[in-house]
Amino acid sequence: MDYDRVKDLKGVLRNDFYWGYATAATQVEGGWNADGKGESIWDRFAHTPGKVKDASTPDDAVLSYYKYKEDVALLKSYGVTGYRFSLSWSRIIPLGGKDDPVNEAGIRYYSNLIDELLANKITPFVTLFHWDTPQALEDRYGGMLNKEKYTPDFVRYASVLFERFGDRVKHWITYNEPGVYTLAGYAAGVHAPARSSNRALNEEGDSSTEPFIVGHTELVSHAYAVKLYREKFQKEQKGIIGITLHGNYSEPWDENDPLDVEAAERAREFEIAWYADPVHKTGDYPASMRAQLGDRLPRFTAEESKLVLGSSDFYGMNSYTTFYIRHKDTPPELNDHSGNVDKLDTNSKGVSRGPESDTYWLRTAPWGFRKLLNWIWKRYGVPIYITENGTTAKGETEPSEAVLNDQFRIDFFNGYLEAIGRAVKEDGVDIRSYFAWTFTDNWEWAAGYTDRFGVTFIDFESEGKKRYPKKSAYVVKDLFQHMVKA
Ligand code: GBH
Repeated sequence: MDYDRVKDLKGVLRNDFYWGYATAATQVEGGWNADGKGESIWDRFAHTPGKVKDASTPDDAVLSYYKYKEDVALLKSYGVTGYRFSLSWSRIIPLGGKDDPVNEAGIRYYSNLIDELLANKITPFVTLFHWDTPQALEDRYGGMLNKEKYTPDFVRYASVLFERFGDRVKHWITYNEPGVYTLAGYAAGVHAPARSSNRALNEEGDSSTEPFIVGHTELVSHAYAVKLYREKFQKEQKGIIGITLHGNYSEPWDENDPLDVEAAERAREFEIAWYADPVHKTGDYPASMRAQLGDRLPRFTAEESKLVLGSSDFYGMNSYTTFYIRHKDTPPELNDHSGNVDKLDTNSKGVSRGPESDTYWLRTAPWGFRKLLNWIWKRYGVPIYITENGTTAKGETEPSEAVLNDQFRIDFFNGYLEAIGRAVKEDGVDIRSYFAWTFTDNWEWAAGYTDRFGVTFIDFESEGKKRYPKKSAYVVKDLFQHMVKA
């Protein structure tokens, strides 16, 4: 590790700070139809020709459905104190609905995983939903487009989890990145359930309305699940529950142009405050969004607003990078979802936002990460749980010495973990966890197996998906052992 730069950060993180790795069911489990698991919208998507970049499927993924003991042992060797994973709804309730049967084999798998983690002193952080809606609910009533039908189904799913796992799970996350689910799935149409206005890509959908309808359903159903937890389970189980939001940082392209400064704030509002303001600040959408979107943005009923405001015990934060934001002089297009701005790689002085990874949108920019931590802390003032952050690196195609000695990823973590330490020590931000994305290389959604975010290399061609630790795993361990108070 780059010791000099973090030397003064010894012990700056709370002694109960949780750190480790995050994963998502679809991306790692495999066993896509094993032991009674039902189909999810991502199974359907991946089995539709032309949808995934390398034509791959998550049928086997990393086989963690079968290799969870080996995986927990590896996590243990990485020194982690927490592990964040998501549950597959259709593994637990194959058809998804409130009156549909529970699959005991699915319950057993997660129960075993939780026990194995606890036996190794690793705290489970459990996400209820990481994008994999049961296909049956999509077919039955259009999934999240139908708030009235969907919400009771989601709440019943949540109640099964609290009942069966709540004795051992004390950290719950309802939704992972509701905004990415809506924008990629219903605006761009490049993720499941593959809807948009673009008829060259998708048969159905309306990018100008559906993302906002679906986003509203996510917020309201999240709030009802939290209400259930608080009223029926929290007192006895003593856990915490919240929602995780995505959000990269938006920096003005020209910091001396008030229009760019305003545009950058508007971009943060469209990307982050869309979900965070209703939950953590006002119980309503930001004024900038209402001004641009008018009636295309749903309205909260008085009851919904009351329920949504304060419905997260913490700010769940996923963030990877920073963009430069320039205002546009033309009026917003119908299918704009970003606040009528341009997102750029260099600023007005020609400065790059950071070194390129192997992923087109992702560049290393720890300077923006620290600004974002401050922006969130100032605007919302609730403890921040960082639930995802990480990078790909160019040229990771085989487990060679150079690839396993992943200097690019090491530089990324050195920068971002230093930013966290300084945000806590020098800016007074309250940060309580860090989960790097991700534990092993995995199935990166529509990018298939081409984008490797893991601190563990996976040989996807090999029998049993052989695991090879990368050096970054040990650097992250050293950094946290230095920064977390003993
Ligand atoms: C996370 O999403 C996911 O939770 C996780 O499952 C995934 O594997 C991981 O990141 C890595 O991708 O319009 O060009 O600016 C992050 C999703 C992807 C959302 C990039 C914002 C911006 C694309 N982010 N996207 S661009």
